[in-house]
Amino acid sequence: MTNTIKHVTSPLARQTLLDSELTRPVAGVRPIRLLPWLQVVKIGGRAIMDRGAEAILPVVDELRKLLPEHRLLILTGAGVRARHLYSVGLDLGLPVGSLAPLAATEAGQNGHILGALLAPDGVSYIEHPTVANQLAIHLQAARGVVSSGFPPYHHHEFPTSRLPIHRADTGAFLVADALGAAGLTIVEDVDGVYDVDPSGPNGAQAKLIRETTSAELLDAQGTLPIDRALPEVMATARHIERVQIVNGLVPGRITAALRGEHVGTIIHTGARRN
Ligand code: GWN
Ligand code: ATP
Repeated sequence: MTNTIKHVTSPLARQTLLDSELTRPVAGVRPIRLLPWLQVVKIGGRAIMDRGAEAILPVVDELRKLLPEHRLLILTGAGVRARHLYSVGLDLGLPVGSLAPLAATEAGQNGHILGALLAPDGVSYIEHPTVANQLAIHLQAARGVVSSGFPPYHHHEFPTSRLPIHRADTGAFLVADALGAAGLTIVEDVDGVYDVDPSGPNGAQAKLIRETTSAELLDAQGTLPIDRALPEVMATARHIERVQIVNGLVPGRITAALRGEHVGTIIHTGARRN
């Protein structure tokens, strides 16, 4: 019998994909940067959006002024409405995979609010599938776009916690690293990462940590102003070498961070320059 099967020559064709020793020569190379000029800015849901006009309008003004200088993917977090959803959902015994998309909708709502306020500058809210497939063309038409920072994991969640562990900080990092963006700035209501929560009971003694690493944060006890899963995904980053956490309640901090100034906490990731 003639074998009519066409052979597809591939270095992975006859190997198990489970053996990293065998796959490394092919799969171990660093991916290309899809959008190396892109700056990703994550706006806190609770930290900024929940405060209303007083906090949002100055941030919008600052983002508007940054548009001629940078091309922006602005991603929003969820705030108080997600926390309410979590408490109702947990009371009802809903699994984490049901809670995550409910909370994610608030991140989207906050993005829609920012998109509306930035509309006169050509900025629109774009949907997750558009971020995935048509971000480049949207950024040819406009200097910036807004979307939800939550990763669209929906019911695929990690069963390690009753609350979603991959929230908007983690989602923003994952997409920034996947796109090979120039940088990620996370906008909070505190100057950066402190040794203890500056708004907590021992807040008066809190000291700002100006520079740290994802490895140090992974080991840190106590609370952080970012998703606990963020240092974890930063450890295996491919492109983004550092993330800066800045205070969005202080005008000028986002601008300075995007200009490369050290104005908050810089967290070094596991990614290394070639
Ligand atoms: O709805 O505000 O995108 O960009 O995780 O999924 O729960 O969805 O389940 O394109 O796909 O609520 O409808 O909602 O925030 O996430 O979006 O308006 O399938 O543009 O339809 O990955 O926006 O929404 O909540 O981001 O974070 O229709 Mo919303 Mo979110 Mo819109 Mo999106 Mo989810 Mo879509 Mo999606 Mo769902
Ligand atoms: P989301 O977008 O998910 O709503 P967010 O970016 O708005 O999140 P929060 O989750 O509110 O941010 O986190 C910011 C808060 O974290 C700060 O207001 C601060 O009180 C608190 N915090 C806790 N631990 C620390 C710490 N070690 N250093 C700095 N802030 C901390």
